[in-house]
Amino acid sequence: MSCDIGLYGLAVMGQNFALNMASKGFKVCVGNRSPSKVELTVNRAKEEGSLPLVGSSGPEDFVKQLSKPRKIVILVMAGKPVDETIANLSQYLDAGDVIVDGGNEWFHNTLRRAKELEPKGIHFVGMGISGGEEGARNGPSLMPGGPKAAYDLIEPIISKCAAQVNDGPCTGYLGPVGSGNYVKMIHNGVEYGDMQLIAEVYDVMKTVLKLSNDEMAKIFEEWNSTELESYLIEITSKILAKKDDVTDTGYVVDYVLDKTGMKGTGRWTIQEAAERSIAAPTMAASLDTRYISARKDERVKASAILKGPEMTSAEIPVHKGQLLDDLKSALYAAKVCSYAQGLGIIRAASDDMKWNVDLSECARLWKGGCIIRAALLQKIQDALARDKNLPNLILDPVVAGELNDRTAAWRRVVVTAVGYGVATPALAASLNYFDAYRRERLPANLTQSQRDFFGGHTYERTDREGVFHCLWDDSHKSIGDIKERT
Ligand code: NBP
Repeated sequence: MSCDIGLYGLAVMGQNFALNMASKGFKVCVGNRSPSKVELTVNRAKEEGSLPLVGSSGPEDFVKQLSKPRKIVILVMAGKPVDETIANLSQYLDAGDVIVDGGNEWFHNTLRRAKELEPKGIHFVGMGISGGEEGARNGPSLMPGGPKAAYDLIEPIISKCAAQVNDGPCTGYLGPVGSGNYVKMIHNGVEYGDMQLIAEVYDVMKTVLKLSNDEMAKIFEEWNSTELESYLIEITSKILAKKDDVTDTGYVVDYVLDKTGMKGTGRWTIQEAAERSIAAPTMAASLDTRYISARKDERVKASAILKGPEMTSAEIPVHKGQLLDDLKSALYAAKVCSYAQGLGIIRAASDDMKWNVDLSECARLWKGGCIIRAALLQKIQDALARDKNLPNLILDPVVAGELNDRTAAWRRVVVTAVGYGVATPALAASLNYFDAYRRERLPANLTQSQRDFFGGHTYERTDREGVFHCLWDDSHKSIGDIKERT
Protein backbone atom coordinates (compact mmCIF):
# COMPACT_ATOMS: atom_id res chain seq x y z
CA MET A 1 0.00 0.00 0.00
CA SER A 2 1.11 3.57 -0.59
CA CYS A 3 1.36 5.09 2.87
CA ASP A 4 0.19 8.53 4.05
CA ILE A 5 3.12 8.91 6.43
CA GLY A 6 6.25 7.14 7.62
CA LEU A 7 7.54 6.82 11.14
CA TYR A 8 11.19 5.99 11.67
CA GLY A 9 12.42 5.11 15.17
CA LEU A 10 10.32 2.64 17.09
CA ALA A 11 11.26 2.92 20.74
CA VAL A 12 8.62 3.99 23.30
CA MET A 13 7.56 7.18 21.54
CA GLY A 14 7.79 6.03 17.94
CA GLN A 15 5.86 2.81 18.39
CA ASN A 16 3.04 4.54 20.18
CA PHE A 17 2.85 7.53 17.88
CA ALA A 18 2.79 5.21 14.84
CA LEU A 19 -0.12 3.26 16.35
CA ASN A 20 -1.86 6.53 17.20
CA MET A 21 -1.66 7.70 13.57
CA ALA A 22 -2.79 4.32 12.27
CA SER A 23 -5.73 4.24 14.68
CA LYS A 24 -6.87 7.59 13.23
CA GLY A 25 -7.11 5.90 9.83
CA PHE A 26 -3.81 7.05 8.29
CA LYS A 27 -1.77 4.45 6.47
CA VAL A 28 1.58 4.30 8.26
CA CYS A 29 4.87 2.73 7.21
CA VAL A 30 7.30 2.10 10.07
CA GLY A 31 11.07 1.67 10.12
CA ASN A 32 13.77 1.24 12.72
CA ARG A 33 17.51 0.58 12.81
CA SER A 34 16.98 -2.76 14.58
CA PRO A 35 14.40 -4.81 12.62
CA SER A 36 12.96 -6.49 15.72
CA LYS A 37 11.08 -3.31 16.69
CA VAL A 38 9.52 -3.14 13.22
CA GLU A 39 8.13 -6.62 13.68
CA LEU A 40 6.94 -5.78 17.20
CA THR A 41 5.11 -2.68 16.00
CA VAL A 42 3.50 -4.49 13.07
CA ASN A 43 2.29 -7.17 15.48
CA ARG A 44 0.94 -4.58 17.90
CA ALA A 45 -0.98 -2.97 15.04
CA LYS A 46 -2.54 -6.34 14.21
CA GLU A 47 -3.44 -7.03 17.83
CA GLU A 48 -4.97 -3.58 18.29
CA GLY A 49 -7.53 -4.21 15.56
CA SER A 50 -5.74 -4.63 12.24
CA LEU A 51 -4.60 -1.03 12.11
CA PRO A 52 -3.33 0.19 8.71
CA LEU A 53 0.39 -0.10 9.48
CA VAL A 54 3.13 -1.85 7.51
CA GLY A 55 6.78 -2.52 8.22
CA SER A 56 9.85 -1.92 6.09
CA SER A 57 13.12 -3.77 5.60
CA GLY A 58 15.45 -0.75 5.48
CA PRO A 59 15.61 2.98 4.66
CA GLU A 60 15.12 2.52 0.90
CA ASP A 61 12.14 0.20 1.30
CA PHE A 62 10.73 2.56 3.97
CA VAL A 63 10.88 5.58 1.64
CA LYS A 64 9.58 3.60 -1.36
CA GLN A 65 6.34 2.82 0.47
CA LEU A 66 5.40 6.47 1.05
CA SER A 67 3.11 8.50 -1.19
CA LYS A 68 4.53 11.77 -2.58
CA PRO A 69 5.25 14.34 -1.28
CA ARG A 70 6.61 12.04 1.39
CA LYS A 71 6.02 12.83 5.02
CA ILE A 72 8.32 11.20 7.57
CA VAL A 73 8.35 11.54 11.36
CA ILE A 74 11.66 10.61 12.99
CA LEU A 75 11.59 9.52 16.63
CA VAL A 76 15.11 8.35 17.39
CA MET A 77 17.40 9.42 20.20
CA ALA A 78 18.29 13.11 19.89
CA GLY A 79 21.74 14.11 18.63
CA LYS A 80 23.89 11.98 16.33
CA PRO A 81 21.23 9.29 15.72
CA VAL A 82 19.03 11.99 14.13
CA ASP A 83 21.87 13.04 11.78
CA GLU A 84 22.51 9.43 10.84
CA THR A 85 18.84 8.74 10.25
CA ILE A 86 18.45 11.86 8.09
CA ALA A 87 21.52 10.84 6.07
CA ASN A 88 20.17 7.31 5.56
CA LEU A 89 16.70 8.45 4.51
CA SER A 90 17.39 11.65 2.60
CA GLN A 91 19.40 9.88 -0.11
CA TYR A 92 16.09 8.39 -1.30
CA LEU A 93 13.99 11.55 -0.86
CA ASP A 94 13.03 14.22 -3.41
CA ALA A 95 12.49 17.96 -3.32
CA GLY A 96 9.19 18.78 -1.62
CA ASP A 97 9.35 15.84 0.81
CA VAL A 98 9.05 16.59 4.52
CA ILE A 99 11.07 15.25 7.46
CA VAL A 100 9.66 15.94 10.92
CA ASP A 101 11.97 15.35 13.87
CA GLY A 102 9.77 14.66 16.88
CA GLY A 103 12.62 14.29 19.38
CA ASN A 104 13.70 16.51 22.23
CA GLU A 105 16.33 18.19 20.14
CA TRP A 106 18.57 21.17 20.82
CA PHE A 107 17.08 23.80 18.52
CA HIS A 108 20.44 24.79 17.02
CA ASN A 109 20.78 21.23 15.70
CA THR A 110 17.38 21.59 14.07
CA LEU A 111 18.38 24.90 12.46
CA ARG A 112 21.57 23.29 11.13
CA ARG A 113 19.73 20.27 9.71
CA ALA A 114 17.15 22.48 8.00
CA LYS A 115 20.00 24.36 6.32
CA GLU A 116 21.75 21.15 5.30
CA LEU A 117 18.56 19.81 3.69
CA GLU A 118 17.72 23.09 1.94
CA PRO A 119 19.85 22.48 -1.21
CA LYS A 120 17.94 19.22 -1.78
CA GLY A 121 14.60 21.01 -1.37
CA ILE A 122 13.66 18.74 1.54
CA HIS A 123 11.57 20.54 4.17
CA PHE A 124 12.58 20.02 7.78
CA VAL A 125 10.25 20.50 10.74
CA GLY A 126 11.26 20.27 14.41
CA MET A 127 8.22 19.14 16.37
CA GLY A 128 8.32 18.80 20.14
CA ILE A 129 6.13 15.99 21.44
CA SER A 130 4.98 15.81 25.02
CA GLY A 131 2.89 13.29 26.89
CA GLY A 132 5.22 10.32 27.21
CA GLU A 133 4.14 6.87 26.13
CA GLU A 134 0.47 7.31 26.98
CA GLY A 135 0.26 10.68 25.22
CA ALA A 136 2.04 9.42 22.11
CA ARG A 137 -0.51 6.59 21.82
CA ASN A 138 -3.70 8.45 22.68
CA GLY A 139 -3.07 12.12 21.95
CA PRO A 140 0.04 14.14 22.76
CA SER A 141 0.72 17.83 22.65
CA LEU A 142 2.57 18.51 19.39
CA MET A 143 4.71 21.62 18.96
CA PRO A 144 5.77 21.97 15.32
CA GLY A 145 8.05 24.66 13.91
CA GLY A 146 9.15 24.70 10.28
CA PRO A 147 8.26 25.99 6.82
CA LYS A 148 4.55 26.80 6.70
CA ALA A 149 4.11 24.84 3.46
CA ALA A 150 5.53 21.75 5.14
CA TYR A 151 3.32 22.28 8.18
CA ASP A 152 0.28 22.48 5.91
CA LEU A 153 1.17 19.06 4.49
CA ILE A 154 1.35 17.37 7.90
CA GLU A 155 -1.42 19.40 9.58
CA PRO A 156 -4.35 17.10 8.66
CA ILE A 157 -2.51 14.17 10.24
CA ILE A 158 -1.09 15.78 13.37
CA SER A 159 -4.30 17.66 14.15
CA LYS A 160 -6.18 14.36 14.29
CA CYS A 161 -3.51 12.62 16.38
CA ALA A 162 -2.96 15.36 18.96
CA ALA A 163 -4.88 15.56 22.23
CA GLN A 164 -8.20 17.32 21.77
CA VAL A 165 -9.35 20.01 24.20
CA ASN A 166 -12.23 22.52 24.42
CA ASP A 167 -10.92 24.67 21.58
CA GLY A 168 -9.39 22.11 19.27
CA PRO A 169 -6.33 19.92 18.89
CA CYS A 170 -3.26 20.50 21.07
CA THR A 171 -1.16 21.44 18.10
CA GLY A 172 -0.81 24.40 15.82
CA TYR A 173 1.73 26.24 13.74
CA LEU A 174 4.25 27.80 16.13
CA GLY A 175 6.61 29.42 13.64
CA PRO A 176 9.73 28.79 11.54
CA VAL A 177 12.08 25.90 12.07
CA GLY A 178 13.58 25.76 15.57
CA SER A 179 10.58 27.36 17.27
CA GLY A 180 8.85 24.02 17.91
CA ASN A 181 11.89 22.50 19.62
CA TYR A 182 12.32 25.70 21.59
CA VAL A 183 8.75 25.72 22.88
CA LYS A 184 9.10 22.03 23.82
CA MET A 185 12.37 22.75 25.63
CA ILE A 186 10.67 25.49 27.68
CA HIS A 187 7.71 23.17 28.29
CA ASN A 188 10.21 20.78 29.88
CA GLY A 189 11.79 23.58 31.94
CA VAL A 190 8.34 24.54 33.21
CA GLU A 191 7.76 20.85 33.96
CA TYR A 192 10.91 20.84 36.13
CA GLY A 193 9.50 23.85 38.01
CA ASP A 194 6.08 22.28 38.53
CA MET A 195 7.57 19.03 39.80
CA GLN A 196 9.94 20.78 42.19
CA LEU A 197 7.18 23.01 43.59
CA ILE A 198 5.00 19.98 44.26
CA ALA A 199 7.94 18.16 45.88
CA GLU A 200 8.54 21.11 48.22
CA VAL A 201 4.88 21.23 49.24
CA TYR A 202 5.06 17.48 49.91
CA ASP A 203 8.20 18.02 52.01
CA VAL A 204 6.49 20.69 54.16
CA MET A 205 3.43 18.47 54.60
CA LYS A 206 5.59 15.51 55.56
CA THR A 207 8.33 17.19 57.59
CA VAL A 208 6.50 20.04 59.30
CA LEU A 209 2.96 18.67 59.53
CA LYS A 210 4.03 15.01 59.74
CA LEU A 211 1.14 13.92 57.51
CA SER A 212 0.83 10.29 56.43
CA ASN A 213 1.05 9.29 52.76
CA ASP A 214 -2.67 8.57 52.70
CA GLU A 215 -3.47 12.00 54.14
CA MET A 216 -1.25 13.69 51.58
CA ALA A 217 -2.69 11.61 48.74
CA LYS A 218 -6.17 12.72 49.76
CA ILE A 219 -5.17 16.39 49.92
CA PHE A 220 -3.60 16.29 46.44
CA GLU A 221 -6.70 14.51 45.16
CA GLU A 222 -8.88 17.29 46.60
CA TRP A 223 -6.60 19.96 45.18
CA ASN A 224 -7.02 18.36 41.77
CA SER A 225 -10.59 19.59 41.66
CA THR A 226 -9.59 23.18 42.43
CA GLU A 227 -7.61 25.82 40.52
CA LEU A 228 -4.58 23.49 40.94
CA GLU A 229 -6.16 20.84 38.69
CA SER A 230 -3.38 19.34 36.61
CA TYR A 231 -1.87 16.08 35.45
CA LEU A 232 1.09 16.38 37.84
CA ILE A 233 -1.15 16.96 40.90
CA GLU A 234 -3.29 14.01 39.80
CA ILE A 235 -0.34 11.61 39.51
CA THR A 236 1.19 12.92 42.76
CA SER A 237 -1.92 11.78 44.61
CA LYS A 238 -1.71 8.36 42.97
CA ILE A 239 2.02 8.03 43.65
CA LEU A 240 1.61 8.86 47.35
CA ALA A 241 -1.17 6.30 47.76
CA LYS A 242 0.65 3.43 46.01
CA LYS A 243 1.40 0.60 48.45
CA ASP A 244 4.65 -1.32 48.04
CA ASP A 245 4.10 -4.83 46.77
CA VAL A 246 7.78 -5.78 46.87
CA THR A 247 7.94 -5.75 50.66
CA ASP A 248 4.18 -5.69 51.34
CA THR A 249 4.82 -2.91 53.85
CA GLY A 250 4.64 0.82 53.36
CA TYR A 251 4.51 2.83 50.15
CA VAL A 252 6.60 2.65 46.99
CA VAL A 253 7.50 6.34 47.09
CA ASP A 254 9.24 5.86 50.44
CA TYR A 255 11.51 3.21 48.94
CA VAL A 256 12.43 5.33 45.91
CA LEU A 257 15.99 6.63 46.18
CA ASP A 258 16.04 10.43 46.52
CA LYS A 259 18.10 11.08 43.39
CA THR A 260 16.44 12.78 40.43
CA GLY A 261 17.65 11.99 36.94
CA MET A 262 17.49 14.29 33.94
CA LYS A 263 18.05 14.25 30.21
CA GLY A 264 19.11 17.81 29.44
CA THR A 265 16.13 19.93 28.45
CA GLY A 266 15.96 21.57 31.90
CA ARG A 267 19.62 22.54 31.69
CA TRP A 268 19.11 23.89 28.17
CA THR A 269 16.21 26.01 29.45
CA ILE A 270 18.42 27.66 32.04
CA GLN A 271 21.28 28.10 29.57
CA GLU A 272 18.83 29.75 27.20
CA ALA A 273 17.40 31.96 29.96
CA ALA A 274 20.94 33.23 30.61
CA GLU A 275 21.61 33.60 26.88
CA ARG A 276 18.48 35.80 26.52
CA SER A 277 19.03 37.70 29.82
CA ILE A 278 15.73 36.49 31.24
CA ALA A 279 15.39 35.73 34.94
CA ALA A 280 14.17 32.16 35.47
CA PRO A 281 14.88 31.58 39.16
CA THR A 282 12.14 29.00 39.77
CA MET A 283 13.30 26.69 37.00
CA ALA A 284 16.95 27.33 37.94
CA ALA A 285 16.16 26.34 41.55
CA SER A 286 14.53 23.16 40.27
CA LEU A 287 17.60 22.29 38.23
CA ASP A 288 19.95 23.09 41.15
CA THR A 289 17.88 20.84 43.39
CA ARG A 290 18.28 17.96 40.94
CA TYR A 291 22.04 18.50 41.04
CA ILE A 292 22.04 18.47 44.85
CA SER A 293 19.81 15.38 44.89
CA ALA A 294 22.33 13.55 42.71
CA ARG A 295 25.04 14.01 45.38
CA LYS A 296 23.48 11.50 47.72
CA ASP A 297 26.77 10.30 49.24
CA GLU A 298 27.81 13.84 50.12
CA ARG A 299 24.39 14.58 51.61
CA VAL A 300 24.59 11.50 53.80
CA LYS A 301 27.92 12.78 55.17
CA ALA A 302 26.59 16.35 55.48
CA SER A 303 23.57 15.18 57.45
CA ALA A 304 25.91 14.05 60.23
CA ILE A 305 27.92 17.30 60.27
CA LEU A 306 25.64 20.20 59.34
CA LYS A 307 22.88 21.13 61.75
CA GLY A 308 19.33 22.25 60.97
CA PRO A 309 17.23 24.45 63.24
CA GLU A 310 15.50 21.55 65.02
CA MET A 311 12.38 23.65 65.26
CA THR A 312 9.33 22.43 67.05
CA SER A 313 5.81 23.67 66.67
CA ALA A 314 6.22 25.36 70.06
CA GLU A 315 8.80 27.72 68.58
CA ILE A 316 7.03 28.27 65.26
CA PRO A 317 3.38 27.47 65.84
CA VAL A 318 1.69 25.81 62.91
CA HIS A 319 -1.98 25.28 62.50
CA LYS A 320 -2.55 22.32 60.20
CA GLY A 321 -5.63 23.64 58.39
CA GLN A 322 -4.07 27.07 57.92
CA LEU A 323 -0.76 25.72 56.66
CA LEU A 324 -2.52 23.42 54.17
CA ASP A 325 -4.57 26.33 52.83
CA ASP A 326 -1.40 28.40 52.65
CA LEU A 327 0.47 25.64 50.80
CA LYS A 328 -2.29 25.48 48.21
CA SER A 329 -2.12 29.22 47.64
CA ALA A 330 1.67 29.26 47.61
CA LEU A 331 1.84 26.41 45.11
CA TYR A 332 -0.55 28.18 42.75
CA ALA A 333 1.18 31.56 42.96
CA ALA A 334 4.67 30.08 42.63
CA LYS A 335 3.55 28.08 39.62
CA VAL A 336 2.17 31.19 37.92
CA CYS A 337 5.53 32.95 38.37
CA SER A 338 7.35 29.93 36.95
CA TYR A 339 5.14 29.98 33.83
CA ALA A 340 5.74 33.72 33.52
CA GLN A 341 9.49 33.03 33.44
CA GLY A 342 9.18 30.25 30.85
CA LEU A 343 6.97 32.30 28.58
CA GLY A 344 9.37 35.23 28.99
CA ILE A 345 12.21 33.10 27.62
CA ILE A 346 10.12 32.05 24.61
CA ARG A 347 9.20 35.68 23.95
CA ALA A 348 12.84 36.80 24.09
CA ALA A 349 14.01 34.02 21.77
CA SER A 350 11.11 34.62 19.41
CA ASP A 351 12.01 38.32 19.22
CA ASP A 352 15.72 37.57 18.70
CA MET A 353 15.09 34.89 16.08
CA LYS A 354 12.11 36.70 14.47
CA TRP A 355 9.89 33.62 14.97
CA ASN A 356 6.77 35.55 15.90
CA VAL A 357 5.62 32.81 18.30
CA ASP A 358 2.15 33.46 19.72
CA LEU A 359 2.43 32.85 23.47
CA SER A 360 -1.30 32.33 23.95
CA GLU A 361 -1.04 29.57 21.31
CA CYS A 362 1.74 27.93 23.37
CA ALA A 363 -0.53 27.94 26.41
CA ARG A 364 -3.38 26.57 24.30
CA LEU A 365 -1.48 23.60 22.98
CA TRP A 366 -0.14 22.76 26.45
CA LYS A 367 -3.71 22.37 27.75
CA GLY A 368 -3.97 18.71 26.82
CA GLY A 369 -1.83 15.67 26.17
CA CYS A 370 1.32 16.98 27.78
CA ILE A 371 2.87 16.61 31.22
CA ILE A 372 2.21 20.22 32.26
CA ARG A 373 -1.47 20.20 31.25
CA ALA A 374 -3.32 22.17 33.88
CA ALA A 375 -6.46 24.22 34.40
CA LEU A 376 -4.20 27.25 34.90
CA LEU A 377 -3.24 27.19 31.22
CA GLN A 378 -6.71 28.41 30.20
CA LYS A 379 -6.20 31.53 32.33
CA ILE A 380 -2.75 32.00 30.84
CA GLN A 381 -4.11 31.57 27.32
CA ASP A 382 -6.85 34.12 28.03
CA ALA A 383 -4.41 36.62 29.56
CA LEU A 384 -2.02 36.40 26.61
CA ALA A 385 -4.87 36.60 24.12
CA ARG A 386 -6.22 39.75 25.88
CA ASP A 387 -2.90 41.49 25.32
CA LYS A 388 -0.47 39.95 22.85
CA ASN A 389 2.19 42.47 23.86
CA LEU A 390 1.96 41.85 27.60
CA PRO A 391 5.60 42.15 28.73
CA ASN A 392 5.09 39.64 31.54
CA LEU A 393 2.21 37.28 32.33
CA ILE A 394 2.03 38.59 35.91
CA LEU A 395 1.17 42.09 34.63
CA ASP A 396 -2.21 40.85 33.42
CA PRO A 397 -4.80 42.35 35.81
CA VAL A 398 -6.56 39.02 36.44
CA VAL A 399 -3.32 37.13 37.04
CA ALA A 400 -1.92 39.98 39.17
CA GLY A 401 -5.09 39.93 41.27
CA GLU A 402 -4.73 36.20 41.87
CA LEU A 403 -1.11 36.62 42.96
CA ASN A 404 -1.88 39.58 45.22
CA ASP A 405 -4.62 37.55 46.93
CA ARG A 406 -2.13 34.80 47.75
CA THR A 407 1.01 36.66 48.85
CA ALA A 408 0.30 36.58 52.59
CA ALA A 409 -0.18 32.78 52.50
CA TRP A 410 2.85 32.36 50.25
CA ARG A 411 5.07 34.33 52.66
CA ARG A 412 3.83 32.32 55.64
CA VAL A 413 4.78 29.09 53.86
CA VAL A 414 8.30 30.28 53.01
CA VAL A 415 8.86 31.69 56.52
CA THR A 416 7.65 28.45 58.11
CA ALA A 417 9.81 26.33 55.83
CA VAL A 418 12.89 28.46 56.55
CA GLY A 419 12.17 28.25 60.28
CA TYR A 420 11.97 24.49 60.16
CA GLY A 421 14.99 24.15 57.88
CA VAL A 422 12.97 22.61 55.06
CA ALA A 423 14.48 23.72 51.76
CA THR A 424 11.86 25.27 49.49
CA PRO A 425 14.09 26.86 46.84
CA ALA A 426 11.48 26.99 44.08
CA LEU A 427 8.65 28.36 46.26
CA ALA A 428 11.06 30.97 47.61
CA ALA A 429 12.56 31.71 44.18
CA SER A 430 9.12 32.42 42.75
CA LEU A 431 8.30 34.66 45.71
CA ASN A 432 11.59 36.52 45.36
CA TYR A 433 10.95 36.88 41.63
CA PHE A 434 7.55 38.37 42.45
CA ASP A 435 9.01 40.66 45.12
CA ALA A 436 11.85 41.85 42.88
CA TYR A 437 9.64 42.35 39.84
CA ARG A 438 6.98 44.33 41.72
CA ARG A 439 9.47 46.83 43.22
CA GLU A 440 9.69 50.21 41.57
CA ARG A 441 13.12 50.68 43.09
CA LEU A 442 15.62 47.88 43.72
CA PRO A 443 18.98 48.06 45.50
CA ALA A 444 20.56 47.88 42.05
CA ASN A 445 21.57 51.52 42.57
CA LEU A 446 24.17 50.32 45.08
CA THR A 447 25.35 47.48 42.84
CA GLN A 448 25.77 49.85 39.90
CA SER A 449 27.62 52.33 42.17
CA GLN A 450 30.03 49.54 43.17
CA ARG A 451 30.56 48.72 39.49
CA ASP A 452 31.36 52.33 38.81
CA PHE A 453 33.64 52.53 41.89
CA PHE A 454 35.88 49.59 41.00
CA GLY A 455 35.49 49.40 37.25
CA GLY A 456 34.47 52.81 35.98
CA HIS A 457 31.37 51.21 34.46
CA THR A 458 29.38 54.47 34.73
CA TYR A 459 25.77 54.87 35.79
CA GLU A 460 22.59 56.69 34.86
CA ARG A 461 20.90 59.09 37.29
CA THR A 462 17.32 59.33 38.43
CA ASP A 463 17.23 63.12 38.13
CA ARG A 464 18.80 63.84 34.74
CA GLU A 465 19.64 62.31 31.38
CA GLY A 466 23.10 61.07 30.54
CA VAL A 467 25.83 58.68 31.57
CA PHE A 468 27.96 59.51 34.63
CA HIS A 469 31.09 58.40 36.36
CA CYS A 470 31.92 59.44 39.92
CA LEU A 471 35.28 59.84 41.72
CA TRP A 472 34.11 57.78 44.67
CA ASP A 473 37.35 58.29 46.68
CA ASP A 474 40.89 59.55 46.25
CA SER A 475 42.38 56.14 45.50
CA HIS A 476 40.36 55.93 42.30
CA LYS A 477 41.64 59.11 40.69
CA SER A 478 43.34 57.01 37.98
CA ILE A 479 40.00 56.01 36.46
CA GLY A 480 38.37 59.27 37.38
CA ASP A 481 39.44 61.45 34.53
CA ILE A 482 35.91 61.24 33.16
CA LYS A 483 33.84 62.83 35.85
CA GLU A 484 30.69 63.22 33.89
CA ARG A 485 29.82 61.98 30.45
CA THR A 486 26.63 62.94 28.72
P1 NBP B 1 15.09 6.82 22.69
O1 NBP B 1 15.43 8.24 22.91
O2 NBP B 1 15.32 5.85 23.78
O3 NBP B 1 15.85 6.32 21.38
C1 NBP B 1 15.76 4.99 20.94
C2 NBP B 1 15.55 4.97 19.44
O4 NBP B 1 16.65 5.61 18.77
C3 NBP B 1 15.50 3.54 18.91
O5 NBP B 1 14.56 3.49 17.87
C4 NBP B 1 16.92 3.34 18.42
O6 NBP B 1 17.05 2.35 17.44
C5 NBP B 1 17.16 4.68 17.80
N1 NBP B 1 18.57 4.94 17.48
C6 NBP B 1 19.65 5.10 18.30
BR1 NBP B 1 19.62 4.97 20.11
N2 NBP B 1 20.78 5.34 17.64
C7 NBP B 1 20.43 5.32 16.34
C8 NBP B 1 21.16 5.51 15.17
N3 NBP B 1 22.45 5.80 15.20
N4 NBP B 1 20.50 5.44 13.98
C9 NBP B 1 19.19 5.16 13.95
N5 NBP B 1 18.43 4.98 15.06
C10 NBP B 1 19.05 5.05 16.24
O7 NBP B 1 13.56 6.71 22.23
P2 NBP B 1 12.27 7.40 22.88
O8 NBP B 1 12.29 7.36 24.35
O9 NBP B 1 11.13 6.78 22.15
O10 NBP B 1 12.39 8.92 22.44
C11 NBP B 1 12.48 9.33 21.09
C12 NBP B 1 12.62 10.85 21.09
O11 NBP B 1 11.46 11.44 21.68
C13 NBP B 1 13.81 11.36 21.89
O12 NBP B 1 14.32 12.52 21.31
C14 NBP B 1 13.21 11.69 23.23
O13 NBP B 1 13.96 12.66 23.93
C15 NBP B 1 11.85 12.23 22.80
N6 NBP B 1 10.81 12.13 23.83
C16 NBP B 1 10.73 11.04 24.64
C17 NBP B 1 9.72 10.95 25.58
C18 NBP B 1 9.57 9.74 26.47
O14 NBP B 1 8.70 9.76 27.34
N7 NBP B 1 10.35 8.69 26.26
C19 NBP B 1 8.78 11.99 25.69
C20 NBP B 1 8.88 13.08 24.83
C21 NBP B 1 9.89 13.13 23.90
P3 NBP B 1 17.37 0.83 17.88
O15 NBP B 1 16.06 0.23 18.25
O16 NBP B 1 17.96 0.25 16.66
O17 NBP B 1 18.33 0.88 19.03
